[in-house]
Amino acid sequence: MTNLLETVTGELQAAQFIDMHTHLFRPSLGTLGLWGIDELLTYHYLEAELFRSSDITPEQYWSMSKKEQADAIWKTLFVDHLPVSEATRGVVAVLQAFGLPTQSKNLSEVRKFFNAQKIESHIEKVLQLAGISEVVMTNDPLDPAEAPLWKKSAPHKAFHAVLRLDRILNKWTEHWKVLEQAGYKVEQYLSPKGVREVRRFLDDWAKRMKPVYMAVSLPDTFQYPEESTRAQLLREAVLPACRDLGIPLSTMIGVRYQVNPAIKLAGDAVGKADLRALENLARNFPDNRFLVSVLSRENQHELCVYARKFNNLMPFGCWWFLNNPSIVEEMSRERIEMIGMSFIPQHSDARILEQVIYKWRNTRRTLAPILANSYELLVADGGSVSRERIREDIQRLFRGNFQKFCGLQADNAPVTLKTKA
Ligand code: FIX
Ligand code: ZN
Repeated sequence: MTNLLETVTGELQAAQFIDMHTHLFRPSLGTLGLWGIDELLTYHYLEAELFRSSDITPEQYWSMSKKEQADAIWKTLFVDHLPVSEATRGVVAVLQAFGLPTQSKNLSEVRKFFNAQKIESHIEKVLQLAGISEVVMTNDPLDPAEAPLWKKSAPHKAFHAVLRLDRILNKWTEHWKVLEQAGYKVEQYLSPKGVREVRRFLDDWAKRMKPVYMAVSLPDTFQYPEESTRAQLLREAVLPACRDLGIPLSTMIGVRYQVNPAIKLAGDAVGKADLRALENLARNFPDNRFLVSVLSRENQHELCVYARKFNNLMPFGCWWFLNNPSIVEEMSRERIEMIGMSFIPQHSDARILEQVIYKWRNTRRTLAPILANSYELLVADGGSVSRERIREDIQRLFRGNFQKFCGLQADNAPVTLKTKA
């Protein structure tokens, strides 16, 4: 095969990916789903960058309306300065994808476009432009804005649910009362009966949501085992529930929560975690499967080594502060070298619908030379590669590994030759 890069680029472009971790919501979950230019601009990644490049204080910013906040971010990061950061460039890419002006002083024409969109058809257009067939949501049964909506929320073929457990596992003392008010006999101090009631809560929500996995983000200080409600709930309720439901637990490890609370969602940071906690989980619960993403760059190599030791670990994504081409390159190359194609390269973590367009464009752009180079090395060492084998690998990386690990029906989604975004 002559031009491997061209072939790989073409196959990446043609494949339909599954976006296995987002903060997007299906239309029947109402206004939880964020989309449009004002949401794109007030994304917490851009808020963090605003406070570095303007004299606006967080207090002043939070006292503004959403539109005023978006205008301030547009002016500071896109007009007064060139939008070269990953997150700002992303907004430009979205505007370009819809043929909208990318350098106008004000947003009136852009707002007019988004205000004219109908959500159902807009979702379809956005997923098509992003080259993804399905997204996996993040659903919190203790979120007072979300939980009631699940009573009558119609399913959507492109949106899968996930049972997110941060409040239960990381903030039990603050949230156990919500379970009690919902009729579960729990107390702050967990008795065996209390643990059974938490299990009943998880089973009830699993029936309602039909989650493809359960998930929790964990601090950089996460330890397992440890004397804590979190460890007890993991061992006695969450992992048994996942096992019985036949779904994985996703552990996203390494957050230093709210190091700067003044900037809200943008106030979280990263810390190097002690991954022996993961080693203990993988070894002590061999019948459980763990989707794993670690936030610290310094933890990536260890994760690859642990994945070589435990096949119930599935490394996924270049999460959050790692989702930058220079680091995605490094992580993806290392993963291919150490565990072949047995990982999930990326997820978008999109919080606003249209973000999937640039996050998946960037992933295809960054991964094409990495994959092509792997095949070039194989050919140089005497092996052979075909378009079909490359297509198989891409299907595996961006669909099959996730579907198989979650016990979902594996499908070879139709390869669609589509026009460039
Ligand atoms: O815990 C998570 O799922 C994180 O992805 C988010 O909390 C984070 O705020 C984010 O948006 C990262 O991209
Ligand atoms: Zn996330």
